[in-house]
Amino acid sequence: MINLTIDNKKVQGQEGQTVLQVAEANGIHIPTLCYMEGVHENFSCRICVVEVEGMRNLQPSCSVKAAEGMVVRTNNEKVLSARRTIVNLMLSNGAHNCLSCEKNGDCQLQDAAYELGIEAPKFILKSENDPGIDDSSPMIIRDNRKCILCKRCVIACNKIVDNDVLGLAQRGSETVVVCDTDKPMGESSCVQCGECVQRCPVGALIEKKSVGKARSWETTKVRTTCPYCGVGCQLNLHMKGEEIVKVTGVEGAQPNDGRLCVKGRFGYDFIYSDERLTTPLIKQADGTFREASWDEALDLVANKFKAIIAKYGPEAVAGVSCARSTNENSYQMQKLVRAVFQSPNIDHCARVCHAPTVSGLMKSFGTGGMTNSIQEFANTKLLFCIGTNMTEAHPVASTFVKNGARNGAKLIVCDPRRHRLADYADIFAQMKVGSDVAFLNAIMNVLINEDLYDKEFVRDHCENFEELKACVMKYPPERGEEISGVPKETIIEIARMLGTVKPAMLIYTLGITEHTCGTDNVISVANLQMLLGNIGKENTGVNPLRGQNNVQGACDMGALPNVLPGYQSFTDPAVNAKFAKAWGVDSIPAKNGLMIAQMLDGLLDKTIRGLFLFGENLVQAEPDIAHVEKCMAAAEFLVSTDIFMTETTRFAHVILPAASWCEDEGTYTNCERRISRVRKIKNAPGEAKPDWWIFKQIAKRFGHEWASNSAREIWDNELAVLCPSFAGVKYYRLDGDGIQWPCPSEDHPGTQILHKDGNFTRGKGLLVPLEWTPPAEVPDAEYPFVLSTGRRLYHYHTRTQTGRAKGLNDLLPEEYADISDIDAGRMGIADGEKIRVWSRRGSVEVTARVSERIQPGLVWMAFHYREGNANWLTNKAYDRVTMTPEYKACAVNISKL
Ligand SMILES: Nc1nc2c(c(=O)[nH]1)N[C@H]1C(S)=C(S)[C@@H](COP(=O)(O)OP(=O)(O)OC[C@H]3O[C@@H](n4cnc5c(=O)[nH]c(N)nc54)[C@H](O)[C@@H]3O)O[C@H]1N2
Ligand SMILES: Nc1nc2c(c(=O)[nH]1)N[C@H]1C(S)=C(S)[C@@H](COP(=O)(O)OP(=O)(O)OC[C@H]3O[C@@H](n4cnc5c(=O)[nH]c(N)nc54)[C@H](O)[C@@H]3O)O[C@H]1N2
Ligand code: SF4
Ligand code: SF4
Ligand code: SF4
Ligand SMILES: [Mo]
Repeated sequence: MINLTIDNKKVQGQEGQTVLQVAEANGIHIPTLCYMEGVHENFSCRICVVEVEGMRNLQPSCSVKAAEGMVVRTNNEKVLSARRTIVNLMLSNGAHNCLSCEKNGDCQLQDAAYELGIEAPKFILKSENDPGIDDSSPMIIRDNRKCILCKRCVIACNKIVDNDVLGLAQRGSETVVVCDTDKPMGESSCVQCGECVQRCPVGALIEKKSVGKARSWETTKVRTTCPYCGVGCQLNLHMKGEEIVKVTGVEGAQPNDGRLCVKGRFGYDFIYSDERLTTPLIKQADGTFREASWDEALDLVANKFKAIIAKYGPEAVAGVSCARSTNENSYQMQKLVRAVFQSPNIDHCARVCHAPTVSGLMKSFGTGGMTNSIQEFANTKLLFCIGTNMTEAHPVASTFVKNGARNGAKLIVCDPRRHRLADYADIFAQMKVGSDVAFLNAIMNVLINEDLYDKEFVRDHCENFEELKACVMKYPPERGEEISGVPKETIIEIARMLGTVKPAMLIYTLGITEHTCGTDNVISVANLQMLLGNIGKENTGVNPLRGQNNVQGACDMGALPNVLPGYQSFTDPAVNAKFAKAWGVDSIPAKNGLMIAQMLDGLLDKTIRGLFLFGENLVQAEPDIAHVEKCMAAAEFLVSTDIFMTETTRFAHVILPAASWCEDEGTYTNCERRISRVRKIKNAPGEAKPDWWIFKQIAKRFGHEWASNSAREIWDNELAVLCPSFAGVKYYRLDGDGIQWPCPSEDHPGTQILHKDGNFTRGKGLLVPLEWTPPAEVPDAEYPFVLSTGRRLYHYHTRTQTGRAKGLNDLLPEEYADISDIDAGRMGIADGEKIRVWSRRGSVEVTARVSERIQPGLVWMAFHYREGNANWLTNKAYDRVTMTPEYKACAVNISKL
């Protein structure tokens, strides 16, 4: 502690703090335009100047360190006059007209001018060359005439989100902020994350969509959780009545500390779309839909399901839950299927995604969740990222990985594509699709042979080491190279880095799970981290980034065919009785239910006669669209609740209109097991209703009276009571950063790190020997290319939401096929030309994107649009344990059109 005097007040500060920090901490206001906590480099605005006794010139308080006995004056005439001069200069150097400025009322320059009593700028230094307005970007307007060169945006882009787009350049006689090498923003490498906009203290960077709408005094802020990916970013919705006029990230909040990606910041307008479903719809004999009342539609659904169950038994019906929607809704859905229909057949899209994570990590560790947390990415010493398209699929998580790398952590990236994160890597291993087990075995081979593994951890906390060792001994680096295509020198280099740099975090996503060997792949990465002792400690762990906003939650809620809420077992008589009692029935079906692919096939062979789809667009998202459509068309009775008409609802007999994100209260659970609130800011359109209400009304028609009448009651009175891991989670505790489960009691803070100190949920960690197996379909003479599929930054899945958000379609207007420059050269295909891609299942015409980032022999596509959707081609081959489709590998051919 040091003692100093600021404005005649005796204050204390800490060694190393600046005068600005000490003043702030003691409630003494010093204006600043450039300062940003945590990333501040150097003063540029200079309005934070103060007088320090004994120093001749005024000092920038953001840079001068507080010292024992220092006497500081922050607001005497000398200081104020200097500030006036600076602010005057800033105002008169730019084109400032607060009356018509978007930032009016929320501008720190305006605040400073007001504070200093500046009514009109004194000097008029009209700039020779007007830097003008750049509105080339779909999302952001740059008005350089209002730029005060505080550099906040430059630091935000380079040091917070690490996107490296903005910089300072001399243009003419003046310094300006430029994108890349002075390109218009819309043509630059900018990814439209908007971090620079959020950090700009004035009106030089603003959200295009907010123009004319978002002046601060007309809006109120509501905190909620992003409706897109599993990072679970915290948002402030700036509301004007029922309209969201702007979105900003919640600074200081977990997990995103104010950062957002383009979808979270700009992808909100789908909720206002004219195409929202507003009334129940019933299919008529001619195949068209007619509007119906809730009573009519719900009676029809209940009567149909009753009839099917009466005639064919409860197992002839099935339900698919929704990972886009809240925990409370998924809980109600599985309760409807299990308690009311008495069917075991409940599943959801974790099946096609991270089901191998849940089963693999359950086997290795005893808990299927991400072991550590996103905040640790920036602090660890080594990041091992395998099979993850993080900059596009979990963009905000990737910013913390990039921060880590910039802070000196080693970064190893393993992927068939040299994607953007690979540009930040110390080692990039461009592996072949489907080679992970062999590649990881080869790394472990080196670790064991060179004695680089954590012997103590393995001895004390793991079992089965000898069996693992015997297996990986069959995978020397040479064999690893042969199968994975990664040079053996690189495999050895990776192993040595892993063996010597601690702590290390392993991060993976679908490049690992969506394979016939998906569960093996997951167990394999768990083997590696156990061997390295990287479990149960800070900045370590096996970290699967879960996909959907609430897919972690939908699993936690028991919307899976093999577990009840909280991963409790229906075969345990006490557990079964507990749930049966709570749900007012004699018992819960005590057998595993069908998985999505089995349900679809069941529609064809008539073992499934009634299917209840809650918010899933299976037709576009499941492998082999032609097959899925055949199954759907064969359905005897199909119900779909959605917020829009989709390619899937076409096949439904009854469509029920649901309330969407922002139209009901509830919770989502992000990939790090954090339960956060989502809040209602508007009413659902027309007759649309919350999904929990819909399920409750159907249950009622079966004679079940469910007590809970809101998401909060469902959580507090049912989930917290029935599930030990959520026992301490109550709504009143969720207002801030939420709680990470397990949280066994109301005085428990939640759990950032699982398996603390090597105490695995299952006791000891299980090392499992695994042999490599190739994908189900490999290239041959007829289909010589590997097709792997995934996502693009600007769209989310089947685009029901991002396709209706202004600007996002401009950023990605169609589907592409990425091919290597070498293949393209050989086949005479130019970037942007149309090609045909076909497999044994189907054929599409798409635009080719030629790239040196793709390895020869690989075609990489997404599934956002109906036309050119990769799922016309993908193979319905499944992970041997979880039936997760092998979306990441099948064989195709291509030709120039
Ligand atoms: N913009 C956007 N973001 C999203 C989504 C979206 O639709 N759009 N969806 C969300 C959902 S539900 C999910 S599950 C996540 C998915 O997140 P990711 O899994 O990160 O996304 P994918 O694009 O499927 O990328 C998989 C990565 O694995 C690589 N890969 C392919 N085959 C192999 C292999 O055999 N081995 C290895 N090691 N790597 C391989 C691919 O090249 C790619 O980089 O994204 C979430 N975020
Ligand atoms: N080729 C290929 N295919 C893939 C993948 C891949 O990597 N490659 N990945 C797979 C993965 S990981 C996933 S998760 C799936 C995703 O597949 P889906 O989950 O089927 O895709 P979404 O487009 O997210 O569909 C969600 C549906 O829910 C609706 N919805 C949104 N909010 C609500 C709500 O509050 N209530 C209701 N009732 N409905 C709502 C949306 O309008 C939409 O129709 O795709 C899979 N398909
Ligand atoms: S940037 Fe600030 S000072 Fe300039 S016109 Fe806008 S509100 Fe006024
Ligand atoms: S929007 Fe994001 S990527 Fe683009 S310039 Fe701003 S901070 Fe950089
Ligand atoms: S990273 Fe994911 S959660 Fe965060 S803003 Fe983007 S889509 Fe939303
Ligand atoms: Mo997913």
